[in-house]
Amino acid sequence: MNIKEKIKDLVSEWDTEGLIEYCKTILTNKEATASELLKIIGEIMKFIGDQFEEEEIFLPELIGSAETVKGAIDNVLDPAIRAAGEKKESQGKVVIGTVESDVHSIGKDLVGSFLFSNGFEVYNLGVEVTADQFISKAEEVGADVIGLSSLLTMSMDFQKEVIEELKKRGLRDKYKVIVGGAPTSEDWADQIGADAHADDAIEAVDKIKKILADK
Ligand code: B1M
Repeated sequence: MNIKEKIKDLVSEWDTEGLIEYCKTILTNKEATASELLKIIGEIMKFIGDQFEEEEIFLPELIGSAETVKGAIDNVLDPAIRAAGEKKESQGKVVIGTVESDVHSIGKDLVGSFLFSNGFEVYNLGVEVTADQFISKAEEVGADVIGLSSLLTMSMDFQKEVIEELKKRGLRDKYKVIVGGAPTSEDWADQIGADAHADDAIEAVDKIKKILADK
């Protein structure tokens, strides 16, 4: 059984302890890096999401899988990436979170972990983050970029609200803003006046590097 199949089984069985131990073993034996495991886990969550949409699994199974993945990310993969990135020179400061009314965390956490492994200082504010919380944190830490994640059509407007609030406070030009999450698009980013949009975690890193280089 290959790594992806084994992880898929553990996630489907909601075996958090099993997944944590398996990830530790893979890292210890250097069979894959933490970034590679995160990428695999992202693909598996997409697969599980498709099963949910096709009504092959239901909400409790979805929550169980998401919690299992979160356990491995929080306990093993994120710390491993942080340890590996400790000595890197900072590429910039990014305040990231999922916008108000939205509790989806997995994709945003992947983006945060990939940014961290690429040398960014990441301030992950979690989920249901208000415009004021994003801006206050950005001001406090002297951020370069504010990253707004939204997985719900109904929460997308809160991405716009953050940009409007930056304008109201006369701070719009101080920060680059990147938006992401399944219902968002380049068009949406243009419409609300964001500086960039990314489809996935790898693109988010590339786009942030680009907007900071153009600054
Ligand atoms: Co929810 N959910 N959910 N859910 N959920 C979706 C998003 C949905 C598409 C499923 C569906 O019905 N088809 C749908 C939204 C429909 C819509 O509005 N368009 C939906 C719904 C409706 C809901 C609830 C309302 C369900 C209910 O209660 N009836 C509820 C909402 C609660 C709330 O937020 N207020 C809800 C709840 C949940 C769970 C709690 C069970 C769980 C989240 C657990 C958690 O995150 N801790 C959950 C999950 C897991 C999903 C799906 C199945 C998977 C999301 C995920 O983790 N994907 C999702 C369906 C799907 O996506 N197919 C669904 C894997 C992850 C790696 O990908 O998050 O897309 P993703 O992130 C990617 C990119 O989008 C991008 O990069 C990431 C990595 O490559 N990206 C960024 C994300 N953020 C970015 C930020 C960036 C750049 C790129 O820059 C800042």
